[in-house]
Amino acid sequence: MLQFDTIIIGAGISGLYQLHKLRDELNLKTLAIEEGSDIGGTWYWNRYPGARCDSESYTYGYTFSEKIYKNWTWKEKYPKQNTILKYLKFVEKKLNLRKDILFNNKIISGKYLEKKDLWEIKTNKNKIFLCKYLICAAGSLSATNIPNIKGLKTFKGKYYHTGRWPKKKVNLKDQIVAQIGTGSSGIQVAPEIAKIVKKLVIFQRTPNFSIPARNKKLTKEFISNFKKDYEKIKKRLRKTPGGHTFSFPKRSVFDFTLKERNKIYEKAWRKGSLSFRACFGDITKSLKANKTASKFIKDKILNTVNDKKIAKILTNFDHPFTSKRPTLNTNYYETFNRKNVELIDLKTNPIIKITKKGIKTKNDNYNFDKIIFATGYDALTGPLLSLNLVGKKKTKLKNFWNKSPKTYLGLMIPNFPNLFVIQGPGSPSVLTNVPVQIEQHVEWITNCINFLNIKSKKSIEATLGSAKKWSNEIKKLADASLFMKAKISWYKGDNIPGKPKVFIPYPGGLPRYRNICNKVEKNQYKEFLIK
Ligand code: NA7
Repeated sequence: MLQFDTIIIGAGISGLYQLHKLRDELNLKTLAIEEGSDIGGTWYWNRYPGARCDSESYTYGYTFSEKIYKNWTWKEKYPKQNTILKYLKFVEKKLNLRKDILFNNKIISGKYLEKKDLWEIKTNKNKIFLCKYLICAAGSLSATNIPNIKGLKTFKGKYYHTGRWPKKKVNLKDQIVAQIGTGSSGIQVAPEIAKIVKKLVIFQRTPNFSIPARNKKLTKEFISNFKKDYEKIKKRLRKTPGGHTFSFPKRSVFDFTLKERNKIYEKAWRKGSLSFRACFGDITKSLKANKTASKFIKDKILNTVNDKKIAKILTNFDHPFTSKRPTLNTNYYETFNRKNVELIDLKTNPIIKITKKGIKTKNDNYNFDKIIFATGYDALTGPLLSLNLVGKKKTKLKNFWNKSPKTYLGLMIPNFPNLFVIQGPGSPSVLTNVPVQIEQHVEWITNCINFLNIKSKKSIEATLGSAKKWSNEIKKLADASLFMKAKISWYKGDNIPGKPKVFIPYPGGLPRYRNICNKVEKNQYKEFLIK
Protein backbone atom coordinates (compact mmCIF):
# COMPACT_ATOMS: atom_id res chain seq x y z
CA MET A 1 0.00 0.00 0.00
CA LEU A 2 1.53 3.28 -1.08
CA GLN A 3 1.88 5.98 1.55
CA PHE A 4 2.08 9.74 0.96
CA ASP A 5 2.45 12.78 3.17
CA THR A 6 -0.51 14.38 1.43
CA ILE A 7 -3.14 13.26 -1.00
CA ILE A 8 -5.19 15.80 -2.91
CA ILE A 9 -8.58 14.85 -4.28
CA GLY A 10 -9.02 16.56 -7.64
CA ALA A 11 -6.78 18.19 -10.26
CA GLY A 12 -8.73 21.32 -11.07
CA ILE A 13 -7.69 24.90 -10.27
CA SER A 14 -7.38 24.18 -6.54
CA GLY A 15 -5.81 20.72 -6.76
CA LEU A 16 -3.10 21.89 -9.15
CA TYR A 17 -2.03 24.85 -7.03
CA GLN A 18 -2.16 22.78 -3.84
CA LEU A 19 0.04 20.10 -5.42
CA HIS A 20 2.58 22.74 -6.42
CA LYS A 21 2.69 24.31 -2.95
CA LEU A 22 3.00 21.08 -0.98
CA ARG A 23 5.36 19.30 -3.32
CA ASP A 24 7.58 22.17 -4.43
CA GLU A 25 7.58 24.45 -1.38
CA LEU A 26 7.19 22.03 1.54
CA ASN A 27 8.88 19.12 -0.22
CA LEU A 28 6.13 16.74 0.80
CA LYS A 29 5.48 13.46 -0.94
CA THR A 30 2.20 14.40 -2.59
CA LEU A 31 -0.21 12.75 -4.97
CA ALA A 32 -3.28 14.23 -6.62
CA ILE A 33 -6.02 11.79 -7.57
CA GLU A 34 -8.39 12.80 -10.34
CA GLU A 35 -11.57 11.13 -11.55
CA GLY A 36 -11.25 12.56 -15.07
CA SER A 37 -8.73 11.50 -17.68
CA ASP A 38 -7.06 14.92 -17.62
CA ILE A 39 -6.65 18.03 -15.47
CA GLY A 40 -9.14 20.89 -15.33
CA GLY A 41 -11.90 20.00 -12.85
CA THR A 42 -14.95 22.13 -13.66
CA TRP A 43 -13.41 23.08 -16.98
CA TYR A 44 -12.74 19.44 -17.84
CA TRP A 45 -16.33 18.33 -17.21
CA ASN A 46 -18.33 21.36 -18.40
CA ARG A 47 -17.79 20.93 -22.13
CA TYR A 48 -21.32 21.83 -23.16
CA PRO A 49 -21.75 24.18 -26.15
CA GLY A 50 -21.44 27.79 -24.99
CA ALA A 51 -19.62 27.01 -21.71
CA ARG A 52 -17.80 30.16 -20.69
CA CYS A 53 -16.52 31.84 -17.57
CA ASP A 54 -18.57 34.68 -16.04
CA SER A 55 -15.52 36.36 -14.51
CA GLU A 56 -13.40 38.57 -16.74
CA SER A 57 -10.46 36.62 -18.09
CA TYR A 58 -7.66 38.82 -16.71
CA THR A 59 -9.11 38.36 -13.21
CA TYR A 60 -9.74 34.63 -13.55
CA GLY A 61 -6.73 32.44 -12.96
CA TYR A 62 -3.70 32.25 -10.74
CA THR A 63 -2.01 35.36 -9.42
CA PHE A 64 0.59 33.63 -7.21
CA SER A 65 3.21 33.80 -9.94
CA GLU A 66 3.95 37.00 -11.81
CA LYS A 67 5.70 34.98 -14.48
CA ILE A 68 2.72 32.74 -15.11
CA TYR A 69 0.34 35.70 -15.08
CA LYS A 70 2.40 37.61 -17.60
CA ASN A 71 3.25 34.69 -19.86
CA TRP A 72 -0.34 33.76 -20.55
CA THR A 73 -2.41 35.95 -22.85
CA TRP A 74 -6.18 36.05 -22.49
CA LYS A 75 -7.68 37.11 -25.78
CA GLU A 76 -11.38 37.44 -24.93
CA LYS A 77 -13.25 39.31 -22.20
CA TYR A 78 -14.87 36.04 -21.05
CA PRO A 79 -12.79 32.92 -21.78
CA LYS A 80 -14.52 29.85 -23.11
CA GLN A 81 -14.18 26.42 -21.54
CA ASN A 82 -11.56 25.17 -23.95
CA THR A 83 -9.40 28.27 -23.48
CA ILE A 84 -9.41 27.85 -19.69
CA LEU A 85 -8.48 24.21 -20.11
CA LYS A 86 -5.55 25.27 -22.34
CA TYR A 87 -4.53 27.83 -19.71
CA LEU A 88 -4.55 25.18 -16.96
CA LYS A 89 -2.50 22.85 -19.15
CA PHE A 90 -0.03 25.69 -19.71
CA VAL A 91 0.30 26.18 -15.93
CA GLU A 92 0.52 22.45 -15.29
CA LYS A 93 3.37 22.17 -17.81
CA LYS A 94 5.26 25.12 -16.35
CA LEU A 95 5.10 23.54 -12.89
CA ASN A 96 5.58 19.96 -14.10
CA LEU A 97 2.62 18.67 -12.14
CA ARG A 98 1.29 15.84 -14.33
CA LYS A 99 3.79 13.26 -13.08
CA ASP A 100 2.23 13.42 -9.61
CA ILE A 101 -1.39 13.08 -10.70
CA LEU A 102 -3.20 9.76 -10.88
CA PHE A 103 -6.00 10.05 -13.46
CA ASN A 104 -9.15 7.99 -14.04
CA ASN A 105 -9.48 7.17 -10.36
CA LYS A 106 -12.48 8.22 -8.30
CA ILE A 107 -12.23 8.13 -4.53
CA ILE A 108 -15.00 5.91 -3.25
CA SER A 109 -14.14 5.85 0.45
CA GLY A 110 -11.84 7.32 3.08
CA LYS A 111 -11.27 6.18 6.64
CA TYR A 112 -9.27 7.89 9.39
CA LEU A 113 -7.08 5.36 11.18
CA GLU A 114 -6.99 6.85 14.67
CA LYS A 115 -4.19 4.75 16.05
CA LYS A 116 -1.88 5.61 13.18
CA ASP A 117 -3.10 9.16 12.53
CA LEU A 118 -3.40 8.33 8.87
CA TRP A 119 -6.11 8.48 6.24
CA GLU A 120 -6.74 5.35 4.22
CA ILE A 121 -8.44 6.03 0.93
CA LYS A 122 -9.76 3.75 -1.76
CA THR A 123 -10.46 4.41 -5.43
CA ASN A 124 -12.95 2.82 -7.83
CA LYS A 125 -9.98 1.01 -9.43
CA ASN A 126 -9.39 -0.73 -6.12
CA LYS A 127 -6.25 1.23 -5.35
CA ILE A 128 -5.66 1.90 -1.68
CA PHE A 129 -3.43 4.69 -0.39
CA LEU A 130 -2.38 5.99 2.99
CA CYS A 131 -1.62 9.62 3.77
CA LYS A 132 -1.17 11.89 6.74
CA TYR A 133 -3.07 14.83 5.29
CA LEU A 134 -6.04 14.50 2.99
CA ILE A 135 -7.10 17.56 1.01
CA CYS A 136 -10.44 17.70 -0.73
CA ALA A 137 -10.05 19.85 -3.84
CA ALA A 138 -13.02 18.28 -5.61
CA GLY A 139 -14.77 21.60 -6.25
CA SER A 140 -18.03 23.09 -5.03
CA LEU A 141 -20.08 22.26 -8.09
CA SER A 142 -19.02 18.82 -9.20
CA ALA A 143 -21.74 16.51 -7.83
CA THR A 144 -24.23 16.79 -10.69
CA ASN A 145 -27.98 16.76 -10.09
CA ILE A 146 -30.23 14.90 -12.48
CA PRO A 147 -33.68 15.17 -10.91
CA ASN A 148 -35.42 11.95 -10.16
CA ILE A 149 -38.20 12.32 -12.73
CA LYS A 150 -40.46 9.33 -13.15
CA GLY A 151 -39.76 7.36 -16.32
CA LEU A 152 -36.28 8.72 -17.14
CA LYS A 153 -34.92 5.18 -17.51
CA THR A 154 -37.55 4.36 -20.12
CA PHE A 155 -36.49 7.22 -22.44
CA LYS A 156 -35.21 5.75 -25.70
CA GLY A 157 -33.24 8.78 -26.76
CA LYS A 158 -30.00 10.02 -25.19
CA TYR A 159 -29.77 12.41 -22.28
CA TYR A 160 -26.91 14.54 -20.95
CA HIS A 161 -26.05 16.74 -17.97
CA THR A 162 -24.22 19.98 -18.81
CA GLY A 163 -21.70 19.29 -16.04
CA ARG A 164 -20.80 15.85 -17.44
CA TRP A 165 -20.87 16.66 -21.13
CA PRO A 166 -19.35 13.83 -23.23
CA LYS A 167 -15.92 14.24 -24.76
CA LYS A 168 -17.19 12.78 -28.02
CA LYS A 169 -19.14 15.30 -30.10
CA VAL A 170 -22.84 15.20 -29.31
CA ASN A 171 -24.79 15.35 -32.54
CA LEU A 172 -27.58 17.87 -32.12
CA LYS A 173 -27.98 18.83 -35.77
CA ASP A 174 -31.62 18.75 -36.84
CA GLN A 175 -32.61 17.04 -33.60
CA ILE A 176 -35.63 17.73 -31.44
CA VAL A 177 -34.15 18.62 -28.08
CA ALA A 178 -35.50 19.28 -24.57
CA GLN A 179 -33.56 21.46 -22.15
CA ILE A 180 -34.52 21.34 -18.49
CA GLY A 181 -33.07 24.14 -16.35
CA THR A 182 -32.37 27.82 -16.88
CA GLY A 183 -29.51 28.61 -14.48
CA SER A 184 -26.05 29.82 -15.60
CA SER A 185 -25.44 26.69 -17.68
CA GLY A 186 -28.90 26.59 -19.27
CA ILE A 187 -28.67 30.25 -20.18
CA GLN A 188 -25.31 29.62 -21.89
CA VAL A 189 -26.22 26.42 -23.70
CA ALA A 190 -29.62 27.42 -25.15
CA PRO A 191 -28.50 30.14 -27.63
CA GLU A 192 -25.71 27.90 -28.96
CA ILE A 193 -27.77 24.78 -29.58
CA ALA A 194 -30.82 26.68 -30.85
CA LYS A 195 -28.71 27.50 -33.92
CA ILE A 196 -28.17 23.82 -34.71
CA VAL A 197 -31.24 21.87 -33.62
CA LYS A 198 -34.51 21.43 -35.45
CA LYS A 199 -36.47 22.32 -32.35
CA LEU A 200 -35.52 23.29 -28.81
CA VAL A 201 -38.06 23.16 -26.00
CA ILE A 202 -36.85 24.82 -22.80
CA PHE A 203 -38.46 23.81 -19.51
CA GLN A 204 -38.18 26.62 -16.95
CA ARG A 205 -38.95 26.20 -13.27
CA THR A 206 -37.78 29.64 -12.10
CA PRO A 207 -36.95 32.60 -14.35
CA ASN A 208 -33.48 33.98 -13.88
CA PHE A 209 -32.17 37.54 -13.97
CA SER A 210 -29.51 37.64 -16.64
CA ILE A 211 -27.25 40.48 -17.73
CA PRO A 212 -25.66 40.67 -21.21
CA ALA A 213 -22.06 39.44 -21.16
CA ARG A 214 -21.02 41.59 -24.13
CA ASN A 215 -18.11 39.30 -24.75
CA LYS A 216 -15.47 40.73 -27.08
CA LYS A 217 -11.90 40.34 -28.26
CA LEU A 218 -9.46 42.16 -26.03
CA THR A 219 -7.37 44.86 -27.67
CA LYS A 220 -3.58 44.69 -27.68
CA GLU A 221 -3.55 47.76 -25.48
CA PHE A 222 -5.88 46.17 -22.91
CA ILE A 223 -3.77 43.01 -22.83
CA SER A 224 -0.55 44.92 -22.37
CA ASN A 225 -2.14 47.05 -19.63
CA PHE A 226 -3.40 44.17 -17.53
CA LYS A 227 -0.01 42.49 -17.71
CA LYS A 228 1.67 45.73 -16.69
CA ASP A 229 -0.83 46.15 -13.84
CA TYR A 230 -0.26 42.65 -12.42
CA GLU A 231 0.58 43.87 -8.89
CA LYS A 232 -2.29 46.33 -8.81
CA ILE A 233 -4.81 43.76 -10.04
CA LYS A 234 -3.58 41.11 -7.60
CA LYS A 235 -4.02 43.55 -4.70
CA ARG A 236 -7.41 44.70 -5.91
CA LEU A 237 -8.78 41.16 -6.24
CA ARG A 238 -7.96 40.60 -2.58
CA LYS A 239 -9.69 43.75 -1.42
CA THR A 240 -13.18 43.34 -2.86
CA PRO A 241 -15.87 41.16 -1.25
CA GLY A 242 -16.34 38.99 -4.34
CA GLY A 243 -12.71 38.78 -5.46
CA HIS A 244 -13.51 40.72 -8.63
CA THR A 245 -11.98 44.04 -9.61
CA PHE A 246 -15.27 45.82 -8.91
CA SER A 247 -16.49 46.65 -5.44
CA PHE A 248 -19.70 48.17 -4.15
CA PRO A 249 -19.91 51.96 -4.09
CA LYS A 250 -21.34 53.92 -1.17
CA ARG A 251 -23.94 55.63 -3.36
CA SER A 252 -27.55 54.58 -2.86
CA VAL A 253 -30.18 54.09 -5.53
CA PHE A 254 -32.17 56.78 -3.73
CA ASP A 255 -29.46 59.45 -4.02
CA PHE A 256 -30.59 59.79 -7.65
CA THR A 257 -33.71 60.71 -9.59
CA LEU A 258 -35.36 57.98 -11.63
CA LYS A 259 -33.86 59.42 -14.81
CA GLU A 260 -30.32 59.58 -13.39
CA ARG A 261 -30.65 56.10 -11.93
CA ASN A 262 -31.77 54.58 -15.21
CA LYS A 263 -28.87 56.29 -16.99
CA ILE A 264 -26.48 54.52 -14.61
CA TYR A 265 -28.24 51.17 -15.12
CA GLU A 266 -28.26 51.68 -18.88
CA LYS A 267 -24.51 52.35 -18.96
CA ALA A 268 -23.81 49.19 -16.95
CA TRP A 269 -26.22 47.17 -19.12
CA ARG A 270 -24.38 48.31 -22.25
CA LYS A 271 -21.03 47.44 -20.70
CA GLY A 272 -22.27 44.00 -19.62
CA SER A 273 -20.68 42.28 -16.62
CA LEU A 274 -21.44 40.82 -13.22
CA SER A 275 -20.59 44.32 -11.99
CA PHE A 276 -24.13 45.42 -12.92
CA ARG A 277 -25.09 44.58 -9.35
CA ALA A 278 -22.58 47.14 -8.13
CA CYS A 279 -24.28 50.09 -9.87
CA PHE A 280 -25.33 51.15 -6.37
CA GLY A 281 -24.22 50.05 -2.92
CA ASP A 282 -27.69 49.02 -1.76
CA ILE A 283 -28.91 46.76 -4.60
CA THR A 284 -27.71 43.63 -2.83
CA LYS A 285 -28.71 44.88 0.61
CA SER A 286 -32.10 46.60 0.53
CA LEU A 287 -35.20 45.08 -1.00
CA LYS A 288 -36.49 48.54 -1.93
CA ALA A 289 -33.29 49.44 -3.77
CA ASN A 290 -33.13 45.97 -5.31
CA LYS A 291 -36.61 46.40 -6.80
CA THR A 292 -35.34 49.24 -9.01
CA ALA A 293 -32.65 46.99 -10.53
CA SER A 294 -35.08 44.08 -10.87
CA LYS A 295 -37.53 46.34 -12.70
CA PHE A 296 -34.84 47.67 -15.04
CA ILE A 297 -33.85 44.11 -16.02
CA LYS A 298 -37.48 43.03 -16.37
CA ASP A 299 -38.21 45.93 -18.77
CA LYS A 300 -35.15 45.02 -20.85
CA ILE A 301 -36.38 41.43 -21.22
CA LEU A 302 -39.90 42.57 -22.07
CA ASN A 303 -38.44 44.83 -24.77
CA THR A 304 -36.29 42.05 -26.23
CA VAL A 305 -38.71 39.12 -26.42
CA ASN A 306 -41.34 39.54 -29.15
CA ASP A 307 -43.95 37.10 -27.90
CA LYS A 308 -45.65 38.73 -24.93
CA LYS A 309 -46.70 35.40 -23.38
CA ILE A 310 -43.10 34.11 -23.45
CA ALA A 311 -41.78 37.43 -22.15
CA LYS A 312 -44.18 37.17 -19.21
CA ILE A 313 -42.96 33.65 -18.31
CA LEU A 314 -39.34 34.83 -18.52
CA THR A 315 -40.03 37.73 -16.16
CA ASN A 316 -42.35 36.07 -13.67
CA PHE A 317 -39.68 36.49 -10.97
CA ASP A 318 -40.24 35.11 -7.49
CA HIS A 319 -36.99 36.35 -5.97
CA PRO A 320 -34.92 39.55 -5.83
CA PHE A 321 -32.07 40.04 -8.33
CA THR A 322 -28.78 38.60 -6.87
CA SER A 323 -30.55 36.48 -4.23
CA LYS A 324 -29.68 33.57 -6.56
CA ARG A 325 -26.46 33.27 -8.57
CA PRO A 326 -26.50 36.19 -11.06
CA THR A 327 -25.92 35.04 -14.62
CA LEU A 328 -24.48 36.50 -17.80
CA ASN A 329 -25.78 35.70 -21.25
CA THR A 330 -25.09 36.08 -24.93
CA ASN A 331 -28.38 36.36 -26.81
CA TYR A 332 -30.35 34.26 -24.33
CA TYR A 333 -33.50 36.37 -24.49
CA GLU A 334 -33.13 36.88 -28.27
CA THR A 335 -33.15 33.07 -28.61
CA PHE A 336 -36.85 33.08 -27.74
CA ASN A 337 -37.55 35.09 -30.91
CA ARG A 338 -36.46 32.10 -33.02
CA LYS A 339 -39.18 30.02 -34.61
CA ASN A 340 -37.59 26.75 -33.49
CA VAL A 341 -37.55 27.60 -29.76
CA GLU A 342 -40.38 27.00 -27.32
CA LEU A 343 -40.60 27.81 -23.59
CA ILE A 344 -42.57 25.74 -21.10
CA ASP A 345 -43.46 27.23 -17.74
CA LEU A 346 -43.15 24.38 -15.25
CA LYS A 347 -45.03 26.44 -12.67
CA THR A 348 -48.26 26.13 -14.64
CA ASN A 349 -47.45 23.09 -16.79
CA PRO A 350 -45.26 20.75 -14.69
CA ILE A 351 -43.55 17.59 -15.92
CA ILE A 352 -45.63 14.52 -15.07
CA LYS A 353 -43.17 11.95 -16.38
CA ILE A 354 -40.55 11.13 -18.96
CA THR A 355 -41.83 8.70 -21.54
CA LYS A 356 -40.15 6.37 -24.02
CA LYS A 357 -40.38 9.09 -26.64
CA GLY A 358 -40.12 12.30 -24.68
CA ILE A 359 -41.73 14.31 -21.89
CA LYS A 360 -45.32 14.37 -20.69
CA THR A 361 -46.38 17.57 -18.94
CA LYS A 362 -49.72 18.37 -17.32
CA ASN A 363 -51.01 19.88 -20.57
CA ASP A 364 -48.90 18.38 -23.37
CA ASN A 365 -46.99 15.41 -24.68
CA TYR A 366 -43.64 16.03 -26.41
CA ASN A 367 -41.41 13.78 -28.47
CA PHE A 368 -37.66 14.33 -28.17
CA ASP A 369 -34.50 12.87 -29.63
CA LYS A 370 -32.37 14.19 -26.79
CA ILE A 371 -32.81 15.70 -23.33
CA ILE A 372 -30.30 18.12 -21.84
CA PHE A 373 -30.31 18.47 -18.08
CA ALA A 374 -28.96 21.89 -17.11
CA THR A 375 -30.24 21.17 -13.64
CA GLY A 376 -27.25 22.11 -11.55
CA TYR A 377 -25.52 20.43 -8.65
CA ASP A 378 -25.68 19.10 -5.15
CA ALA A 379 -23.57 22.13 -4.35
CA LEU A 380 -20.76 22.35 -1.81
CA THR A 381 -21.68 19.41 0.43
CA GLY A 382 -22.32 16.94 -2.44
CA PRO A 383 -18.69 16.43 -3.52
CA LEU A 384 -17.59 15.75 0.08
CA LEU A 385 -20.45 13.42 0.90
CA SER A 386 -19.81 11.36 -2.22
CA LEU A 387 -16.38 10.42 -0.77
CA ASN A 388 -17.97 8.26 1.98
CA LEU A 389 -15.64 9.58 4.63
CA VAL A 390 -15.44 8.03 8.08
CA GLY A 391 -13.59 10.04 10.73
CA LYS A 392 -12.75 9.54 14.40
CA LYS A 393 -14.88 7.16 16.46
CA LYS A 394 -16.31 5.77 13.22
CA THR A 395 -18.16 9.04 12.57
CA LYS A 396 -19.68 9.02 9.11
CA LEU A 397 -19.69 12.44 7.44
CA LYS A 398 -23.18 11.69 6.08
CA ASN A 399 -24.50 11.27 9.62
CA PHE A 400 -22.49 14.09 11.12
CA TRP A 401 -23.90 16.51 8.52
CA ASN A 402 -27.44 15.13 8.40
CA LYS A 403 -28.97 18.31 9.86
CA SER A 404 -26.45 20.82 8.48
CA PRO A 405 -22.84 20.96 7.32
CA LYS A 406 -20.52 21.72 10.26
CA THR A 407 -17.09 23.18 9.54
CA TYR A 408 -14.72 25.70 11.00
CA LEU A 409 -13.86 28.41 8.44
CA GLY A 410 -15.10 25.98 5.80
CA LEU A 411 -11.61 24.52 5.98
CA MET A 412 -11.85 21.75 8.57
CA ILE A 413 -14.51 19.45 10.03
CA PRO A 414 -14.80 18.29 13.67
CA ASN A 415 -14.17 14.53 14.02
CA PHE A 416 -12.24 14.51 10.74
CA PRO A 417 -8.63 15.30 11.71
CA ASN A 418 -6.05 16.21 9.08
CA LEU A 419 -8.76 16.60 6.44
CA PHE A 420 -8.67 20.01 4.75
CA VAL A 421 -11.34 21.25 2.39
CA ILE A 422 -10.94 23.76 -0.42
CA GLN A 423 -14.10 25.59 -1.50
CA GLY A 424 -16.34 23.61 0.80
CA PRO A 425 -19.43 24.53 2.81
CA GLY A 426 -18.72 27.43 5.15
CA SER A 427 -16.19 28.96 2.75
CA PRO A 428 -16.95 32.08 0.64
CA SER A 429 -16.41 29.76 -2.35
CA VAL A 430 -19.26 30.11 -4.84
CA LEU A 431 -19.98 33.70 -3.80
CA THR A 432 -16.59 34.79 -5.12
CA ASN A 433 -14.45 34.87 -8.21
CA VAL A 434 -13.33 31.34 -7.45
CA PRO A 435 -9.56 31.32 -8.22
CA VAL A 436 -8.99 34.24 -5.81
CA GLN A 437 -10.65 32.32 -2.99
CA ILE A 438 -8.80 29.13 -3.96
CA GLU A 439 -5.41 30.81 -3.66
CA GLN A 440 -6.28 31.99 -0.15
CA HIS A 441 -7.41 28.50 0.91
CA VAL A 442 -4.39 26.74 -0.59
CA GLU A 443 -1.96 29.17 1.02
CA TRP A 444 -3.66 28.89 4.44
CA ILE A 445 -3.63 25.07 4.28
CA THR A 446 0.02 25.02 3.18
CA ASN A 447 1.03 27.29 6.07
CA CYS A 448 -0.95 25.19 8.52
CA ILE A 449 0.65 21.91 7.38
CA ASN A 450 4.07 23.57 7.48
CA PHE A 451 3.42 24.70 11.06
CA LEU A 452 2.34 21.19 12.11
CA ASN A 453 5.36 19.60 10.49
CA ILE A 454 7.80 22.07 12.02
CA LYS A 455 6.29 21.41 15.44
CA SER A 456 6.24 17.62 14.77
CA LYS A 457 2.51 17.40 15.40
CA LYS A 458 0.46 14.34 14.57
CA SER A 459 -2.90 15.87 13.91
CA ILE A 460 -5.13 18.93 13.79
CA GLU A 461 -8.88 18.95 14.17
CA ALA A 462 -11.62 21.57 14.31
CA THR A 463 -13.56 21.61 17.58
CA LEU A 464 -17.33 21.27 17.75
CA GLY A 465 -17.49 24.59 19.59
CA SER A 466 -15.70 26.54 16.86
CA ALA A 467 -17.80 24.84 14.17
CA LYS A 468 -20.96 25.86 16.02
CA LYS A 469 -19.73 29.46 16.26
CA TRP A 470 -18.91 29.44 12.55
CA SER A 471 -22.38 28.13 11.62
CA ASN A 472 -23.95 30.86 13.76
CA GLU A 473 -21.82 33.53 12.08
CA ILE A 474 -22.92 32.27 8.64
CA LYS A 475 -26.58 32.20 9.69
CA LYS A 476 -26.41 35.71 11.13
CA LEU A 477 -24.87 37.14 7.95
CA ALA A 478 -27.20 35.20 5.65
CA ASP A 479 -30.32 36.19 7.60
CA ALA A 480 -29.36 39.84 7.21
CA SER A 481 -28.88 39.45 3.44
CA LEU A 482 -31.22 39.14 0.47
CA PHE A 483 -30.01 35.58 -0.19
CA MET A 484 -32.70 34.18 2.10
CA LYS A 485 -35.41 35.85 0.01
CA ALA A 486 -34.98 33.34 -2.83
CA LYS A 487 -37.61 30.61 -2.78
CA ILE A 488 -35.52 27.86 -4.38
CA SER A 489 -31.77 28.36 -4.20
CA TRP A 490 -28.88 25.94 -4.26
CA TYR A 491 -27.05 28.34 -1.91
CA LYS A 492 -29.39 26.99 0.77
CA GLY A 493 -29.91 23.44 -0.43
CA ASP A 494 -33.45 23.88 -1.80
CA ASN A 495 -32.70 22.20 -5.13
CA ILE A 496 -31.93 18.74 -3.72
CA PRO A 497 -34.77 16.78 -2.08
CA GLY A 498 -33.91 15.87 1.51
CA LYS A 499 -30.92 18.23 1.73
CA PRO A 500 -30.76 20.33 4.94
CA LYS A 501 -32.17 23.80 4.32
CA VAL A 502 -29.39 26.03 5.61
CA PHE A 503 -27.35 28.72 3.92
CA ILE A 504 -24.14 26.91 2.93
CA PRO A 505 -21.35 29.30 1.81
CA TYR A 506 -19.87 32.05 3.99
CA PRO A 507 -21.55 35.31 2.94
CA GLY A 508 -19.30 37.83 4.72
CA GLY A 509 -17.05 38.61 1.75
CA LEU A 510 -13.43 37.78 1.06
CA PRO A 511 -11.56 40.51 2.99
CA ARG A 512 -13.47 39.79 6.21
CA TYR A 513 -12.97 36.03 5.73
CA ARG A 514 -9.28 36.46 4.96
CA ASN A 515 -8.80 38.55 8.10
CA ILE A 516 -10.38 35.87 10.29
CA CYS A 517 -8.21 33.14 8.72
CA ASN A 518 -5.08 35.28 9.09
CA LYS A 519 -5.79 35.83 12.79
CA VAL A 520 -6.26 32.09 13.36
CA GLU A 521 -2.93 31.46 11.68
CA LYS A 522 -1.17 34.19 13.64
CA ASN A 523 -2.58 32.72 16.85
CA GLN A 524 -0.99 29.40 15.95
CA TYR A 525 -4.34 27.66 15.38
CA LYS A 526 -5.34 27.90 19.07
CA GLU A 527 -9.02 27.22 18.19
CA PHE A 528 -8.09 23.77 16.88
CA LEU A 529 -7.29 20.55 18.70
CA ILE A 530 -3.64 19.86 17.95
CA LYS A 531 -1.94 16.63 19.00
P1 NA7 B 1 -28.11 26.05 -11.38
O1 NA7 B 1 -27.76 27.46 -11.28
O2 NA7 B 1 -28.39 25.28 -10.13
O3 NA7 B 1 -29.37 25.93 -12.34
C1 NA7 B 1 -30.13 24.76 -12.43
C2 NA7 B 1 -31.39 25.02 -13.18
O4 NA7 B 1 -32.13 23.81 -13.23
C3 NA7 B 1 -32.29 26.05 -12.50
O5 NA7 B 1 -32.98 26.75 -13.49
C4 NA7 B 1 -33.24 25.15 -11.70
O6 NA7 B 1 -34.46 25.76 -11.40
C5 NA7 B 1 -33.42 24.01 -12.67
N1 NA7 B 1 -33.85 22.78 -12.01
C6 NA7 B 1 -33.21 22.11 -11.02
N2 NA7 B 1 -33.92 21.03 -10.68
C7 NA7 B 1 -35.01 21.03 -11.46
C8 NA7 B 1 -36.12 20.16 -11.57
N3 NA7 B 1 -36.27 19.10 -10.77
N4 NA7 B 1 -37.08 20.45 -12.48
C9 NA7 B 1 -36.93 21.54 -13.26
N5 NA7 B 1 -35.92 22.40 -13.21
C10 NA7 B 1 -34.96 22.14 -12.31
O7 NA7 B 1 -26.99 25.21 -12.16
P2 NA7 B 1 -26.08 25.69 -13.36
O8 NA7 B 1 -25.34 24.51 -13.86
O9 NA7 B 1 -26.87 26.46 -14.33
O10 NA7 B 1 -25.08 26.69 -12.70
C11 NA7 B 1 -24.28 26.27 -11.59
C12 NA7 B 1 -23.09 27.09 -11.44
O11 NA7 B 1 -22.17 26.72 -12.47
C13 NA7 B 1 -23.19 28.53 -11.62
O12 NA7 B 1 -23.54 29.22 -10.50
C14 NA7 B 1 -21.81 28.93 -12.04
O13 NA7 B 1 -20.99 29.10 -10.92
C15 NA7 B 1 -21.38 27.83 -12.84
P3 NA7 B 1 -34.65 26.57 -10.00
O14 NA7 B 1 -34.01 27.90 -10.21
O15 NA7 B 1 -33.93 25.75 -8.95
O16 NA7 B 1 -36.11 26.60 -9.80
